[in-house]
Amino acid sequence: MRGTKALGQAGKQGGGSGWALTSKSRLTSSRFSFSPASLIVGSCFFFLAGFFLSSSLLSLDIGSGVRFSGGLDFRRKLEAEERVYEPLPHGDTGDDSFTAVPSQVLSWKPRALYFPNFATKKQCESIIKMAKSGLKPSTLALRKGETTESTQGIRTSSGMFISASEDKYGVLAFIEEKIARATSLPRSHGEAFNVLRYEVGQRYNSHYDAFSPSEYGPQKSQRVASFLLYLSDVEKGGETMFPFENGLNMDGNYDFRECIGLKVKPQQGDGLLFYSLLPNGTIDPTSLHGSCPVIRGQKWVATKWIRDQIQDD
Ligand SMILES: O=C(O)CCC(=O)C(=O)O
Repeated sequence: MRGTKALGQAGKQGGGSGWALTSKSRLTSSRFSFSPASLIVGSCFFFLAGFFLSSSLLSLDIGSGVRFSGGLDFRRKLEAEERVYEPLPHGDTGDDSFTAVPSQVLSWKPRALYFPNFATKKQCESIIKMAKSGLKPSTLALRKGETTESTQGIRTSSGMFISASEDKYGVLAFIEEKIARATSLPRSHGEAFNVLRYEVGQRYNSHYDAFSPSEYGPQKSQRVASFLLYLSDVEKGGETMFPFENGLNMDGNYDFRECIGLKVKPQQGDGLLFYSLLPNGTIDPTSLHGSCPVIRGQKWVATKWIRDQIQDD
């Protein structure tokens, strides 16, 4: 029989004592005697043990892309898993260590990502403290033909602009660096932080952060993406909303005050990133967004608009 022969060969190659199970005669002619029943039970045991061992080894291999064909490959696989990755030599503007900023894709239309625990409670509180004394009623970029009076009620929060260079504690610089890594957009392309406070009833009707030249005139640079850092929890309301998410509500009947679509609940320290431009550089119509009115509590958020050109401030 083929199987017996192969085992016999293996036994020979393995040396003098060899494997005990090389041939039936060796087993039966030794000091030990085996009844046919015990031989059957024994064979079953070894068969099952072999089956479970090989299937568990193979199952470890599934999905790893490493082919298992014996002990050596299996050891290689373990070594691959335990490999410690070393950072590569980097360019002048690169980092000497790895960065991991956990994120969740909330939507592809618009491209929106959520970053839990992006900043600490202490960092958030320090930003609020910096902004508190300088708050003024928030303003709007006006379209052709619009006036401050005609746009009243669209954006009712208070806010102030603050740049990292004005923060002697370095919190804003740290957050900016982190945003640059999370977005892969250089820090130099960010506007100053716009820290906003919404009180009960205050809101920001749905709008685009990018400036359409047909509505706002020619633009020297364009907003590519917005990163919102929630500086406080809100008891009720105050969600950031995307009413046109995935093409919904785009039939022309949407009322820009309506709080519908994908809603993101502000939670202290969390970040929200969304892109105003599509990969081809045109404005993403689904990036329309706004802030639902705060119903209970207060909302604090720091917005960082990131542009396609270097910013001077
Ligand atoms: O407060 C929010 O959730 C949205 C803010 C916003 O739309 C903006 O700053 O452009």
